[in-house]
Order: sequence, then structure tokens, then C-alpha cells
Amino acid sequence: MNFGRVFLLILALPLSTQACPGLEVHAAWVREPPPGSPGTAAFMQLHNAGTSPLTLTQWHSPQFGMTMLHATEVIDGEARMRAPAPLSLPPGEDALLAPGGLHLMLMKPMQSLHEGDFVSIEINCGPQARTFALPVRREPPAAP
Ligand SMILES: [Cu+2]
Repeated sequence: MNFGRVFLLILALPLSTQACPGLEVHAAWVREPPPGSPGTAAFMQLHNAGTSPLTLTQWHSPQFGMTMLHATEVIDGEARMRAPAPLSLPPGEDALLAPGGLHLMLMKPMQSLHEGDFVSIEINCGPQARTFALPVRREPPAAP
């Protein structure tokens, strides 16, 4: 049994359950920001275990001044980031936020963060939001 994975799944359980029915967050982590860094990024696998489509419209963390979903694109050999449309998650579908692709940009940290700390992330599905606690790590969690 892989206790590391079980630990992560437990940590990613929602702190509130009213909104975004069926929304699951797996293998989530926030990259430990280098000292003096203006920001960092969060990665996760999102899953809609519900029976209705979910649209993730806004992202917020009380520990950062600015939080936004980003997509990385390589244009003329240069990686650029842009804000994608709100993320649609049909029932049974997954969306992967991973280094080099979709990611949650976390800018203007309010405090220093180190491996073992947690970042609170609110995900809005329409007017309501669910909050998840994401662990800060230096390296990605091992693949499941
Ligand atoms: Cu970005």
C-alpha cells in the first residue's frame, strides 16, 4: 500500500461540501516558491464525480494577492502563459493541471511558504465555492 498517496488524497478532501457537487481534487500540490519569488503555481488532477457539468469560473487563495488559471503555450519556441476560458468539466471527466500545461498561477504571496505548509484554494462553480487545502512541496508527488 502506498501511504504517500493515501495521505495526499486525505489532504485534498474538501473543507466544505455545499458547492460544486462531485468535484474532486487529486494529487494536488503547490510548488515551494524560491526565496524572494513573486509567485508560484499549483497543480492537480480535477475530476467531476457528479452527474451535472461543472464550470470552474474563479480561483482564489487568501494566502496570495492574485490567483488565476493559466495555460502554457509554446509560440515560436518560447513558452508563454495566457488566461484560458473557464474550465468546463463534464460528468466523469478529468482536467489535468501540470507543469508545462494548465496551472493555477499564485502571485503576490502574503507569507513565506515551505514544504509541509498548506495553501487554501477556493474554487468557484458559479456563485458558490469549495475550498481545498493543498500541500506545499519541492517536488511533484509520485505518479499514482
Ligand atoms: Cu502561469
